Amino acid sequence: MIKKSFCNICAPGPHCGILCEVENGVITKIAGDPEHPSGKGALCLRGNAYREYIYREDRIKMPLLRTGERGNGEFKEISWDEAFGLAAEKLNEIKANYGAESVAFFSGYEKWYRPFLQRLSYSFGSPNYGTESSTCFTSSIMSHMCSSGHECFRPDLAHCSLFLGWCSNPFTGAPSAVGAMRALKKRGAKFIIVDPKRTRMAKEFANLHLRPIPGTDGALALSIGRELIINGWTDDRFIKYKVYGFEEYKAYAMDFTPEKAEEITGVPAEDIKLCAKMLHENGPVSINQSSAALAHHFNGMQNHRAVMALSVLLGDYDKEGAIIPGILTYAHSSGGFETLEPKFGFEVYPKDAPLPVGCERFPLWHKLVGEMQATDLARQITEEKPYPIKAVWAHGMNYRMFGADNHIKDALKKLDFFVDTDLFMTDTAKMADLVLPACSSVERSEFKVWPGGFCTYTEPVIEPLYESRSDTDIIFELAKRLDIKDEMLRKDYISCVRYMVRNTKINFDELLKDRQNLHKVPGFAHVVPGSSGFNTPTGKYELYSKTIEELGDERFKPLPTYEEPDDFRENDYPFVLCSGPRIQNGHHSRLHDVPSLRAKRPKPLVEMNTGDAEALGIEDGDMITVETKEGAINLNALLSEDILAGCVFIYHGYREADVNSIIPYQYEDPYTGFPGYRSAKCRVFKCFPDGK
Ligand SMILES: Nc1nc2c(c(=O)[nH]1)N[C@H]1C(S)=C(S)[C@@H](COP(=O)(O)OP(=O)(O)OC[C@H]3O[C@@H](n4cnc5c(=O)[nH]c(N)nc54)[C@H](O)[C@@H]3O)O[C@H]1N2
Ligand SMILES: Nc1nc2c(c(=O)[nH]1)N[C@H]1C(S)=C(S)[C@@H](COP(=O)(O)OP(=O)(O)OC[C@H]3O[C@@H](n4cnc5c(=O)[nH]c(N)nc54)[C@H](O)[C@@H]3O)O[C@H]1N2
Ligand SMILES: [Mo]
Repeated sequence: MIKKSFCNICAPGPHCGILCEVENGVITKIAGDPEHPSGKGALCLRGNAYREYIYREDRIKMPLLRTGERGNGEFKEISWDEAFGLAAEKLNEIKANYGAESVAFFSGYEKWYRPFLQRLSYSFGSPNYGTESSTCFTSSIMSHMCSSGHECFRPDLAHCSLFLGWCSNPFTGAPSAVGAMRALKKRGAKFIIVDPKRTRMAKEFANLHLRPIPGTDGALALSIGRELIINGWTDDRFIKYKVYGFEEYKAYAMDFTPEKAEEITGVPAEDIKLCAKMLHENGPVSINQSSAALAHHFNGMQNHRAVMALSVLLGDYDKEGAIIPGILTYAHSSGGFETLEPKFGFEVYPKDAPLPVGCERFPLWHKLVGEMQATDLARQITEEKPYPIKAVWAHGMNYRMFGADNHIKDALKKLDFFVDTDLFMTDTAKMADLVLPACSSVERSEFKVWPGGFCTYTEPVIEPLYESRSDTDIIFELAKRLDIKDEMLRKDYISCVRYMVRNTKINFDELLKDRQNLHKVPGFAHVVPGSSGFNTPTGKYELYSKTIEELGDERFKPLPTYEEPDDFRENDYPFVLCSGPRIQNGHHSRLHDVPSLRAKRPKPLVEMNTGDAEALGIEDGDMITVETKEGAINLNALLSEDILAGCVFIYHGYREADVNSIIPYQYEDPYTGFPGYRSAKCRVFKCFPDGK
C-alpha cells in the first residue's frame, strides 16, 4: 500500500511530499511525491534517509523516570498515566511555591506543535515560553519589522535580472531551491554571491563573488550603498515618497569608502565598486539574504538591515522581479494567506506576569517578539535573577544548539524538575527527570500549509512506534492533568486548528475527508507586488527605525549601524571561527546518529585554508585543536583552497567535538540575543601526538 505524507527533517517551509510504501504496518520504502509542489518528486540526501531516521535504534519506547544521577542515563519505564500524574503534581507544586513563571516551556527545532505549547505555557500562567527560534529566523523578522513592518520577503525569481545571494548556498542548505536557480541562470540573469567560502553556488553561478570576513557584512553593504548614492544610481522617486531617514543613512554611509570597507571586510575596493555598478546596470535586483548566516553574529541584525537597505536604494522593493513581502501563515510556514495562529497564544498571555527570560537584556526582542529569549535561560536558571526558574518542560530540546552550551548544560542540572519529550534518547534527554517518547510526522496527523495557498490535514502512515505519542496529544493531556482553566485546551487539536483558521475559507470537513491530497484554500490569491505598504510608525520604509528609536536606549541605533564583532578585539586569537554553515548530510544534531548519513562524513571536521594550514605545519586529516577564550575542542582538519584565509569553519551538534562549547558565553547580538556562532576569534594548532 502507498500512502502520502511529508518529510519533516528540515525547516517546515520546504518540507517535501513523500510516498511511503507500507507492508504490515511497517514503512518499507520512501520516495518523493511527483505531484507535491515541494520537491516535485525529488528528495535530498536527508529526505532519502527519512525511513532510516524514523527507525533509528535509539527511539524512546516508553515514558522513562530517572533513577540514577542526572545525565548518566539510568531510567525505569513507567506508564503514561504515572508520567502525567507525576508531571502535573511537580509542576503545580513548583507553581505554588515559586510562581508560575518559575516553569519554562521550551521547544527545540520542531514547529508544528508550538502554538499549543505556547498556549499551555500562558494558560498555566508562565510568560516563559521560548523556542529554538531564539537562534533562528527571528532575527531577520526583527530586522524587517523595524524597517518595513513586514515579517518576511520572498525574492521574485521568475522576473529578476540579477540575483544577489547574500550568504546563499542552496546546494547544502536548501536543495529544493537549486532548480529555481538553474532556471534563473538559463534565463540569462546575473548572479552576485557574497560568501567567504568558495561554495558550489559561487563556483557554478557567480558572475561576481565577494568574500567578506564573516561578521563584516554590514560594512560591505554600507559601502555598496555609498557607491549607489555617489554615482546617482539610486531610485530617487522611490526614496522621496517611500523611505524615511534617507539623509541620515546617506550621511552615515559616506564614511564607508570602498577603501575603508576593504580594510574591514577584506573585499577588494574594486570589487565593491563593480558590485554597485552591476546592481545599477542589471535591475530588477532580487536580494536573498540568509536569516542564519547573516544573523549569527554579535552585529547580525544591523548587518541584515544594511543589506536590506540596498533593495530600497535601488527601488527594487515590493515590485515584480525584486523582493515581495510575505506572510507567515501557520507554524512558521508561509502559505501566502493569513490565519489567526499568532493570536492563539498571546490571547491568553498572563498579563500580570513578570518579564519573560531574556527580555530585560534584550528589550528590542521583547518589544517585537514577546516570547522568552531562550539564549538567556542558562543565566537566569543559574543566577535566579530577577526570579528563579525551577522547572523546564521541553519538547525536542538539544542543549548543544546554544552558544557556550556548557552553561545551559550545568544550568539544567540545577533544576528541580526537567522533562524532555523527544523521539530519541539524546544527551539532553538523558539529563531529564522524566523523558517522554514522541512520534514522527508519519505516525500522526497534522494541519499543514504550503506556499501557493495549499493546506492539508495529514493521515498517519503507520501507528506510533512503541508507546510513543504525538506532541500535541501530550500537551493536551498535560493541560487536563494540570487542571488548567482554558476552554480551548480542554478541547482537542482539531477544534483548536479550526479556531485558528476561522478567518479563512478553508473547509475543514473536506480536509478531514480527503487527507491524501493538498487542498487549495478557496479564494486564495497571490500577494500583488506593490500592494503591501509599510507597517511602520512613519508608514514608510524606515532606514532610520522609529521602532528602535522609541526604545529610548542609546545602545540601540536607529540606522543600520556597523559595529565590529566584539570578539574581534581578542588579538591573541588570530582566526575567525565560523560555525554552522550547512553540510548536506547533517541537520543540526538530529542526523549525526543516522548511520548512512554519518558515513558520508564520519568525523567532525574543521575546514581551513590550505595556505594557513601549511604555515602552521598542518596536513589534511591531522587532528588539530581549535581554541577560543571559552574553551578548546579537537577535530580533524579538512584543507581547501576554497576557505577564506584567516577563517575556520566547523559544523555543530557533534557529541565528540561540540563547537558550541567554545562559543564565548553571552557573546550575543544585543538587539536580538542571537549568539555570535559565526564570528568568534580562535587559535588553531596541531594536537600533540597523544591527541591532547
Ligand atoms: N543540510 C542542511 N540544510 C539546512 C540546515 C541544516 O542543518 N542542514 N539547517 C536549516 C536551518 S535551521 C537554517 S536556519 C538554514 C540556514 O540557511 P543559510 O544561512 O542559508 O545556510 P548556511 O549554509 O548556514 O549559510 C549559507 C552560506 O553563508 C556563508 N556564510 C557564513 N557566515 C557568513 C557571513 O558572516 N557572511 C557571509 N556573507 N556569508 C556567510 C556560508 O559559508 C554558507 O555558504 O539552513 C537550513 N537548511
Ligand atoms: N554553532 C551553531 N549553532 C547553531 C546554529 C549554527 O548555525 N551554528 N544554528 C542554529 C539554528 S539556525 C537552529 S535552527 C538550531 C537548531 O536547533 P535544535 O533544536 O538543536 O535542532 P535539532 O538538532 O534538530 O534538535 C531538535 C531535537 O528535536 C527532536 N525532534 C525531532 N522531531 C521531533 C518531534 O516531532 N517532537 C519532539 N518532541 N522532538 C522532536 C530531535 O530528535 C532533536 O533531538 O541550532 C542553532 N545552533
Ligand atoms: Mo535555523
